[in-house]
Amino acid sequence: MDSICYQWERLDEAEQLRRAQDFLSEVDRRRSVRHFSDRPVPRELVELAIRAASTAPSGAHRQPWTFVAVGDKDLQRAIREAAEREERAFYEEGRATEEWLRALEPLGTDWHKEFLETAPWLVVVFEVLATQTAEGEKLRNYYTKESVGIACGIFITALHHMGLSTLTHTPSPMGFLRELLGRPSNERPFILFPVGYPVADCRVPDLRRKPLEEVAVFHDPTGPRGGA
Ligand code: IYR
Repeated sequence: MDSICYQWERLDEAEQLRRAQDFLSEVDRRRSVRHFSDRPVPRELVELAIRAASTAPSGAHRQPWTFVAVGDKDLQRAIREAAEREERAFYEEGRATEEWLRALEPLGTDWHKEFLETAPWLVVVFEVLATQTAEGEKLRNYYTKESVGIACGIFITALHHMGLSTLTHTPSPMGFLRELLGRPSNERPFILFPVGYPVADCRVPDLRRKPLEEVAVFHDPTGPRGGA
C-alpha cells in the first residue's frame, strides 16, 4: 500500500489542556436514555454519526461493521415485539440469574422496550466476521469485537456531541435482528442503539462515575501520585 504524510494537528500545551478538559466535561454529561420522544431526527445526522464511527481503527483495517439504520415504523414495531419476547424470558421466565437481576435492580430496567418504537431511529450495529472480496474470496476478519466496540464508542460520542441521545441496548439473544433486517450469516448483531431525543423531564438513574484512582494505575514517577 502507498503511504502518505500524516497531517496531524500541532497544538501548544495550554491548548491541549483546554481541549482535554472541555472534552472530558462534554462526555461526562452523556447519559444513557431509556425514554425517547418521537421528535424526528434528520437522516443526515445519523449518516454523519455512522461516518464518524466508521473512522475507528480495526484489525487489518477490515472495518468489520455494518450499521443498519431503521426509521420505518412497521419494522420498528416488529423489532420491539421480538426484543420484548426475549426480554420477557430474561426478566420473568428465568433466563437471567438472580445475581444478574439484582445487579440491574438499581437501573430499574424491565422487559418493556417502548423506546424501540418511539425513538425516530434504531441503529443496529453488526459485527462482520468475514468479508467477501469482489472476487468471491472469503477473508476472515481480526479482532472484530475490539474493532466494533471502538466504533460503537465513537458512535455514541458523536451522537452526544450533536445533541442526540442513545442507549446501548443488547436484547439477548439478538439473532432475531439478523432475520428481521435480512443480514447475511457472516454478520452477528452486536448492539442496538435507539437514537433520538429524551422525553421532556426524562429521568435517569442517579449514578456516579468511578474516580480516576479506581479506574487507572500509573507506573510513572511524574504521575498524579508520583513519588508517593
Ligand atoms: N438486555 C436487558 C438486560 C440488561 C443488561 C445489562 I448488563 C444492562 O446494563 C441493562 C439491561 C435489557 O436491555 O433490559
